[in-house]
Amino acid sequence: MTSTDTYDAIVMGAGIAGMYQLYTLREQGFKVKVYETGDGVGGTWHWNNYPGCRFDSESYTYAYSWSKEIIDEWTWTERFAPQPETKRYLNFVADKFDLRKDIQFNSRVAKASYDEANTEWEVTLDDGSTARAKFVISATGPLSAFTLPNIPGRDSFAGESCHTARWPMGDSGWKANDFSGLRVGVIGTGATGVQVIQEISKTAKELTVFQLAPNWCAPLNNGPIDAEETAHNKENAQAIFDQCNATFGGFLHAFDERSAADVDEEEREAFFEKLYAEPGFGIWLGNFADIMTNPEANEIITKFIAKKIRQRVDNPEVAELLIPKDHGFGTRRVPMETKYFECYNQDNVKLIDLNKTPIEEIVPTGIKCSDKQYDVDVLIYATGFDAVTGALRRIDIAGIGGEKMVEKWADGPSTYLGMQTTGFPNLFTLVGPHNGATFCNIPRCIEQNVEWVSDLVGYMRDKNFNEIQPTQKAEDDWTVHVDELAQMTLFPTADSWFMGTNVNNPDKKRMFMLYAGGAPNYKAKCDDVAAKDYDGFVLK
Ligand code: NA7
Repeated sequence: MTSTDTYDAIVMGAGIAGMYQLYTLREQGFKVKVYETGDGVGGTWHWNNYPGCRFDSESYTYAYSWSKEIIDEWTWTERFAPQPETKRYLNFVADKFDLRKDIQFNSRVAKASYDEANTEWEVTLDDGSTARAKFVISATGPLSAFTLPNIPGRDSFAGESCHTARWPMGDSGWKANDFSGLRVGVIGTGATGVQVIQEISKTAKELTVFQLAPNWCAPLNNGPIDAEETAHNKENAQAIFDQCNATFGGFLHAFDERSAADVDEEEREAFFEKLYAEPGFGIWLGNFADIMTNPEANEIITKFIAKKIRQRVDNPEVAELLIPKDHGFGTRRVPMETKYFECYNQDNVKLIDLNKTPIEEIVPTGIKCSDKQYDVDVLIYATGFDAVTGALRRIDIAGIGGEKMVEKWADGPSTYLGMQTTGFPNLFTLVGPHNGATFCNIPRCIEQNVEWVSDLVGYMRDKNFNEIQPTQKAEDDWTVHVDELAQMTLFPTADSWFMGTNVNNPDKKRMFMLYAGGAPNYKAKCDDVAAKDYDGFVLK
């Protein structure tokens, strides 16, 4: 790249969103460049190659819907595909549409500054090189900026260690998921920790799990997809996508509109049992709708899941440690598991409750808790992310008058539609904070985000507009609306990355980071705004 490179649009990130954004804008005749930190496409599915990583969306609902060729030519082997398969899928798409020719890999955007006089952005990469574009579109992912715990002595560990989001791309030994003869420690028990723990427990000599807070996990009930089902899924692909697009979360699962109190105990139990035995998120997103809004309804499902955990874990004391006591089922992200609870019945797996015996320090041979030291050969950090805003916070973004985005959002993000924030014209945040795509079967909503932005960029070209940003009022109203929606749910009753409250992100304000109005409402609002010539935006 030379300092004179100029594009119509620069896209930051070559994951599912960035790849499709590149494709759509290029199809419209725009000159687009994508900068990607990694050395391959796929974003989340490129980086998170830890053992056990897989979908908890049904594979054929997670796929791109915009190309019949892709649908016809790609075959998913499992209902919930493992990460290597998804990575292959995204590489297949990149090959098929020759996306790589416009992607510059190993290139992290360090800085983006708005040039008011020329109504364009200047982007600076890590190596100091620069490029310019009228539009900048962040496709940096809501869960890409990983965080390590601030534990004294962390760097003194003499064995091998990694965060799950930076698993070494190795092909032998523990890097390729053979932990035979090794003592492994895992810190963190979110959706990632659960996946990695249940996998490592199969081969490790000893696995010690360091748990701060348990989560309400539920069975994934994965299985292979046979030829008959594959044929059905391909033939009915559009109907399947339409079904997803009509649901709150963009999944096949739709809330049951009855209240949990509407049915008697026997029928309710049978319903819960059925959902618990079915594949995927049905137990959460196909349950009675009021489990997410009414504390009494939530308590009923919470008790059911607790009973299940007690049934599955042999040692009652361990079972109690695995049952959350501070939040109800579904108020944090539900990790989907396969024999996760049964791991703790194995002799090689030990659970340490960090609330009773906190970690004091990491030492060269392992982890020193307040009561004793646990020596390990490999230490895995499944400690989560600076979610939703983290990737943006790590880029030095300066808008009109040099205002820094990180300062503007110091008390939490404020946006219009989760797509733009005033003072930062022509910058769009795909799957950004308060955007409908953040609480969604993500590709379903990514497609909506990308198509909306592409339509808008095309509209601006057609009408000779140079600059767009929201009105302050539109931004304020949206931010209030997002909060009001969240307050109608039980999400604010729990601490988690949904609320921006994580032990490793102490500087973030407690605030709902997603959009709780459901994907169809979000899309309807975006469509309405577009139909009214981008109501709430100022176009120049
Ligand atoms: P999560 O869901 O944020 O889970 C990480 C967990 O690790 C979380 O409970 C953290 O507590 C915990 N954590 C962080 N630091 C420590 C230390 N020092 N000791 C013990 N536990 C710690 O991230 P995941 O990667 O599991 O999942 C992220 C999303 O990716 C997931 O929801 C899916 O959508 C895919 P905290 O909550 O920060 O207090």
